[in-house]
Amino acid sequence: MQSIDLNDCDREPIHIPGAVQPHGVLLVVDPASEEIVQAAGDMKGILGHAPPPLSRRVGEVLGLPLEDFVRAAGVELRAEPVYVGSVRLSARDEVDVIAHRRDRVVILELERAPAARLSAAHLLGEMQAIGAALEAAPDLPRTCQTAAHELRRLTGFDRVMVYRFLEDGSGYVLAEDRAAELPSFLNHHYPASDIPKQARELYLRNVIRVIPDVNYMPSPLRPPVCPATARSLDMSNCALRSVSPIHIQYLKNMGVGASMSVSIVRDGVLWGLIACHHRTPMPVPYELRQACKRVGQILSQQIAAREEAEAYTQARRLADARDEFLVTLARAEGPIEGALAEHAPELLAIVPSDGVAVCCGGQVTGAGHRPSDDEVRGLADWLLRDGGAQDPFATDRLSGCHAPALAYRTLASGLLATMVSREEPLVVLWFRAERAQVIEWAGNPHKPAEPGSVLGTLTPRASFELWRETVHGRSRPWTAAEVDAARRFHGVALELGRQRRLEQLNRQL
Ligand code: BLA
Repeated sequence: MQSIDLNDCDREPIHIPGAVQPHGVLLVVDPASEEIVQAAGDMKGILGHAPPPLSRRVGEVLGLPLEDFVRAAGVELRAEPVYVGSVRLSARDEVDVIAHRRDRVVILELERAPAARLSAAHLLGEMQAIGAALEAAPDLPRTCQTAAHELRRLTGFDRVMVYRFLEDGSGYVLAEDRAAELPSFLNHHYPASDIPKQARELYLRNVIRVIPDVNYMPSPLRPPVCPATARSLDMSNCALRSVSPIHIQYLKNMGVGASMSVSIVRDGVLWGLIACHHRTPMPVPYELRQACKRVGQILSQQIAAREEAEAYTQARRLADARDEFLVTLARAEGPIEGALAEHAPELLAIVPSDGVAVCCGGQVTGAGHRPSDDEVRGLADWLLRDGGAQDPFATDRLSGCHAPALAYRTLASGLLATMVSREEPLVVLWFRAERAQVIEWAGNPHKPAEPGSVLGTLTPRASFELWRETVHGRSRPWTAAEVDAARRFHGVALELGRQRRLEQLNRQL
């Protein structure tokens, strides 16, 4: 049997495919001589003659020298593509010219302009209306739902989804707007290998890609190696970049005829994608792509604002609960350990949890649902010995790192703990119960790919049939604000403990 190495997916150099999608023409120009040194794409359809215009001056194709063309447009050529203008190459077709610099050459992409142009007034009006609709949505899921709906209305794709990445690189469909006759993909999960690492990295830098027709024949760059740089052409920022054949097969297996995706970026991290499908070919002209990019930006900003607001509100709530508890603690008589044990139920408010335990030199007290005293002691010993390098210690899958916890995983699959003192061991442990989760995968996630017909190649899974998996041993995860609440609690409890000991010493003197 052939073995499958999914790491191969991460290794495919998708930025140097050596070919383009043939709905346009790509010309590589040496800026010093303005000579065309490489070309690919639909020469006949766009330029009107089949032989690539190699070794010719680009001015002969555009009708005026590139430098003049760029100057007239008032733009500058950089690594980020810009719209330079449109030219009429034959009596019929207007062609959009998009240009950028890469590795000391200029890359021009020529695409047929749409028959009916959208006016700037129209597009700006749309952007304003979409911005307002996203802002008016009451919460994050409904913001995403609105974005899917609006982007579908703007572009006409059959299905528009907001796809969110999870920590392990897998992801799920958080919102969807689709043609009524299509089945829903809402809440379906997809394994990390469906969008491999290098693709996710590229999508962070280049935020939109379109495959107008998955049945295209890639058109190779001629010559294959760029004579000006002696290297393969880096097409990271090219709209016409030919797509990974594995991904093309994936889309065909899904019954998709055209695809577009727009990155959702938050704090320099790829948060998700707006993923669009169409059953038949679907061209997306430059100006519409720019509008979609803008929708992606607005959605990214909305997501950041809403997540930040939520974290802030939560942090405030936790701080209030902590202040209240510390007043109680300060009023209590005697050593801090005793006060903590006595007021254990109130500790549940400091960090929202199902149970709490205070373990002080082998003595256990607590409140809510928690493991037995012996089990808590075992856990505290383990934390003080091994687990406690990280303080606060937080996990939403305790049995994965502490095997004895398998026995009490229904009570405590989540643990947030802080080692208030190590000399006289004092550990506070908050627990969260198991939340068994049924995950609906689109196809078997343990077999995201199958061996291809050629040895050593992969082909994506053919079936996206729903595959239910029940995940055990996990709790609701601890948020950053909750972990921070435990950290702050540790700081103040430590200080209060010191003060108490000093007071006691003073009294004894
Ligand atoms: C790229 N995979 C992608 C892209 C998406 C997905 C959105 C970006 C390109 C595009 O816009 O079409 C995956 N599409 C999805 C998912 C949904 C969707 C999850 O609509 C959910 C609804 N793919 C595989 C395997 C490999 C693989 C096994 O299934 C590797 C062996 C690779 N996917 C792969 C590669 C790319 C990709 C290499 C990059 C394509 C490119 O940009 O060249």
